[in-house]
This record gives sequence, C-alpha cells and structure tokens, in this order.
Amino acid sequence: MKVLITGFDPFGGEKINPAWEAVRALPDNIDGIEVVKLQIPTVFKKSAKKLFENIDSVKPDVVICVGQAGGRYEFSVERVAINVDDGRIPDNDGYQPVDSPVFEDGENAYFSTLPIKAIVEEVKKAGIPAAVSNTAGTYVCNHIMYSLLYYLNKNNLNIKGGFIHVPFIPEQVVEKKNTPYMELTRITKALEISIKAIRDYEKDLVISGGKEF
Ligand code: PCA
Repeated sequence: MKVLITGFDPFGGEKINPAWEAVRALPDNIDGIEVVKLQIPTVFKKSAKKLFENIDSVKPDVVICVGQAGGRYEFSVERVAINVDDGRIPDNDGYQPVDSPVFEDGENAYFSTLPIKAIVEEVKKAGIPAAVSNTAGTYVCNHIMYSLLYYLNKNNLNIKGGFIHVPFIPEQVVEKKNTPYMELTRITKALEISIKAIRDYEKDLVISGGKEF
C-alpha cells in the first residue's frame, strides 16, 4: 500500500502549520506501508493543482490531506466536503473567494472514502482525543478535500481519499488564552494510527459518530 499524505504551509499569521509538521515527522515506511509526504500551499487553486500532479506521478492507493483547525480540541476526521469556497481571510496569495463553487461541474458535496469511524476509534484507543467532524469549513481545507474527491470521482480512480483537521500545537498557543492544543508527537502518532486503520478496515465500523452541532 502506498499513501500520499499532504500538509499545508503556515497561514493566517502563524509561523508554523502543525499539519505539515506532523506529516513531515512521519516515517517513510509504516509496517511496510510506503508513505509519501507532500507540502501544499494554503492557496485555493494552486493547492489542488499540486495535489493532482502528485496523485498522477505517485499513483497512491490512499490520499490523506491534513490541515490545521485552530481552536479544535480533537484530532478531527472529516466526513464531508462541500462545493463552496468562502474565505474568512484571504489565502496566502491574497485571494478571497466568496460563495464560489470549487468546481462548477461537481456534486454539491462528496463524502470521505476513508473508514472515518474506525480511524476515530483506533486513535481514541491510544488515548488521543479524536472525533468525526461534519464540516471542514469553507476555506482552503474544504477546498482541497472537495478537489481531491472530485478528482478521484471524475477520473474513476480506485484511490481512497479524505481529510483530517488537527489542533494547534503548544508553541502556537503560548500567547492565546483558553485555546486547545495537542502535542506534535501525539498528532503524528494519531496520523500513523490512521494510516494503519485505513489498511486494516476495508469497511468502516457502523457505530455512532454523530453530533447535535
Ligand atoms: N487549515 C486551513 C487551510 C490550511 C490549513 O492548514 C483550513 O482549515 O481551511
């Protein structure tokens, strides 16, 4: 099995992005699974272009994109991406779309094809807070998750794909009050566990991952 895993560069005034830091700390090989790491820019269209090029050249079995969700407490495994770009802040190239579709000819939404409940269960078993999330937002992370699933779907590629949001790491919250964080080593560990869970669970677990809000 070959996994292509991406992390974004820093954005929104942060000096680091815990998503990329955690991705780059992963071993190149996990139990015989080949892990190919890729940094992508926090830029709407460029991020997807770079991802598509790498899917074509790497030919992975699985693609996992990882992003920072500052303010979230858990390792968040995203369920769904929607066909909306609506930036709260401009991207790293200064572009700030408002209510634009990611792809004009795409579905309203695409669901992750990763075993999201199994990933959450396995990560929690290791003592790391994790949850299914039902929104990846409307910024570059939703954009890349949507673009990934659109690309796999349109090209009939037999590749599993999905997205994981990770909290801030401690050095990012030193000057922020009451802001959740997770140590980088835990985030990296959770990504490793996620990769193994994707290998081990051909079918997802049928257990509740629902939320009221
Ligand atoms: N998080 C942002 C974009 C890049 C990142 O790491 C998001 O959640 O959209």
